[in-house]
Amino acid sequence: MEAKQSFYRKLPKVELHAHLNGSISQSTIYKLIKYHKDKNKTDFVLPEAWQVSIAKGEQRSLEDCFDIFKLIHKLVDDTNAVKMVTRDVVQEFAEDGVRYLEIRTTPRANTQNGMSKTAYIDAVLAGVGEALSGDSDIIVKLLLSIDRRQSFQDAINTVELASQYRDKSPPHCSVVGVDLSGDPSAGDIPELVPALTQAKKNGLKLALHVAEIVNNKDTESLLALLPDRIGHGTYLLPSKGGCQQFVDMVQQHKIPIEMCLTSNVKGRTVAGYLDHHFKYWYDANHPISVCTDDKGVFASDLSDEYSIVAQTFGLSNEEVWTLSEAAIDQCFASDTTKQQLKRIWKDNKPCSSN
Ligand code: 6MZ
Repeated sequence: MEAKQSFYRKLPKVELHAHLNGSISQSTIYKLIKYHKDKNKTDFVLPEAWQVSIAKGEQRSLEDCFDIFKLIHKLVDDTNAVKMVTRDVVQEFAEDGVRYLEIRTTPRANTQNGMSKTAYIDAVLAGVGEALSGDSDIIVKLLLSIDRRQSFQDAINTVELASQYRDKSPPHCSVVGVDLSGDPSAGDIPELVPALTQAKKNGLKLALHVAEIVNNKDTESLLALLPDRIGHGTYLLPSKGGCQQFVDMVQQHKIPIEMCLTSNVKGRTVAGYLDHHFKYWYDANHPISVCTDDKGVFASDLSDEYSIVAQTFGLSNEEVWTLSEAAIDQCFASDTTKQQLKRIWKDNKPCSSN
């Protein structure tokens, strides 16, 4: 059993769907609580660490999950905190065997301490830099998130920031695209579509949360943008309340889907692991990647997720290896970086991975 678990840790992995503030480990949450206690001037009640993570076996509604993010955002409210959590999150992914990480985050301003959205992004990039200056062997890229609740003006501002930062990214971490996320039951998608269209025109990659809950109108509008990747895609299938037209479109354009199993189970958007849509798309040989979504909130790292996929759907080590390697082609990275990653996978392949 231990050898089995070490297989998933040693497995080189690609993480394509990780929200920064959802990925904060319990140990970093303790550091944040101490940081606020030391500052001695919080205007909110500090949460307990257990309040911002859903333990093994527990489940909540998706609505409750979004309340957890509000608590975390209060803890990560200045540039020191943003830099610290970014450094820790990147180091933890590296320690878990992740060799390529795309982290996504919603730029946030805080008028109380003067943090602007650009200061927020700079702090994220500085945090990545700190993590990489240690011995973390990982390539990191950044996506800027648009929250579904935001206005067109906020969304277009994020697109402009992403374009500016893409052009002046530091060598250690480039901004490669835009994510659309946030509470799937909220927001006005038709208002945001022109901003997403502009992002595409600017040459940014689009990773959009699509069909995390049933909402075929939004799904139709978002698929029409032909995103570069889909987050979740839980309710695309007709059997789940989506429709065949969605499935045909996603298959025809081979749009990769980021699968976040524990997030969907703990947030109760799927009934259980066995009911997860992973199986449909895996059997259809569609491009998919295994992802954590929010490794802190859902208390599950990427090795755990691969292990769960293998156990639930009976994948051999060889098949798990192939699944992890296939995610390289779905990265928002240059062909040179993809070749470099493929060499890492080749060099680390066990003689017999079963
Ligand atoms: C949709 C999610 C999400 O941006 O502050 N986020 N959006 N569905 C999910 N499934 C559970 N999990 C996280 O990270 C936290 C933000 O990521 C989005 C939400 O907008 C949340 O506020 P950042 O780094």
